[in-house]
Amino acid sequence: MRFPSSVRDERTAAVLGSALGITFTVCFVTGVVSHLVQDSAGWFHLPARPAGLYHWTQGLHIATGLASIPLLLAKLWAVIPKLFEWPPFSSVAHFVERLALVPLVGGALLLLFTGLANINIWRPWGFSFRSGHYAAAWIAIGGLIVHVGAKWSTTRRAMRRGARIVSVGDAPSGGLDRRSFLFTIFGVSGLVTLFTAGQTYAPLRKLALLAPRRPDVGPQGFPVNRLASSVGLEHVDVAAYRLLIDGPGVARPLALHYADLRAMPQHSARIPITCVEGWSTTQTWTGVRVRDLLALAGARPEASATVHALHRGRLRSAPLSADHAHDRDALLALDVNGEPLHADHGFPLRLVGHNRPGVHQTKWVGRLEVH
Ligand SMILES: Nc1nc2c(c(=O)[nH]1)N[C@H]1C(S)=C(S)[C@@H](COP(=O)(O)O)O[C@H]1N2
Ligand SMILES: [Mo]
Repeated sequence: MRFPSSVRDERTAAVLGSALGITFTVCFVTGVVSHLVQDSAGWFHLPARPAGLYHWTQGLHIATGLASIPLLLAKLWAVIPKLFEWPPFSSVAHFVERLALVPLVGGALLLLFTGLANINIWRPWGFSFRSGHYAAAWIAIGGLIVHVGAKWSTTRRAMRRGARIVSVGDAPSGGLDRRSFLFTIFGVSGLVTLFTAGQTYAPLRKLALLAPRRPDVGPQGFPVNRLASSVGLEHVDVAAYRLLIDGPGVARPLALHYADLRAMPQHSARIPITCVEGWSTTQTWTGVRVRDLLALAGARPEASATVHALHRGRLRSAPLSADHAHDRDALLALDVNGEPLHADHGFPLRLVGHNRPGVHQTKWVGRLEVH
């Protein structure tokens, strides 16, 4: 097979490979964090402070993942003749190195495809996104470790100033030179990131041209994934509504009316809702501090809780650790930006707190089960 191109050389591969090594590592670490914070029973705990931590780790996860797509495609294109090398391997070490390409390339393509599809709420597969994406990450990172080990010295040599450039595949045949090729690829990668970062980083929202969601579009000025109508909660009857605070962790179980909650001391805080699908929106929430409610029910200072929504099915409950429950900004919010919550934002009551993944910012809260 012939693959003539003047950009197919070790230096192109080394530059793209190094960039990918960085974006993949950042994406992997931030992804593991996001996976573990959603595991309520797990050993890992993201504290409520410093505020904004999860907003940043998840923003970086999506940004580095998207930036990797053009880099990976370019890298594959630059080294494709190597995949058809004959004989397929020359030594045991070479065999292992080539074998590691299967999980590396396969895992990486699967990761970028499932990640990109998921942020567009398109899931054309039969497995859980989170477990599939997580498994692919470990497979790819395993392949990456072997690959980095095998290519370390070649990469260092190829990156050295004045190094002799070894071409990959056939001899150069003109066309785009390496510098323009790399410039184009890094440019595309940077622009993809710039045009999507606005869905989580508000100052760039005007540039969020490629983002599936605009952070400032929706009821009360910010987006909604799950509508009240999809869980039959578009008209919650305020007169019949009660917030139950019960469970083994309270001395005095409570059933509070909406008016009782309104009559309690109110507190406001700017808190982001950061969805694992890659968008984020920071609003000003006002409501009752969770810790005030826990104190009213006579809970222990180290009490944790499970937050239950009024609906059944997916995401009907979320864990609330002691540290999150007692944070001064952890709220059962009645208002957002000075208005009662819209039904789609969780009227009558929504839990919000710092460093909680979006899936744990429960809307339509009906019960706090205290442990
Ligand atoms: N009760 C309840 N709360 C919920 C959800 C839900 O399905 N039910 N979705 C969660 C998710 S995945 C996110 S990202 C945030 C914001 O989602 P929204 O856009 O649907 O408001 O709310 C969370 N709170
Ligand atoms: Mo979400």
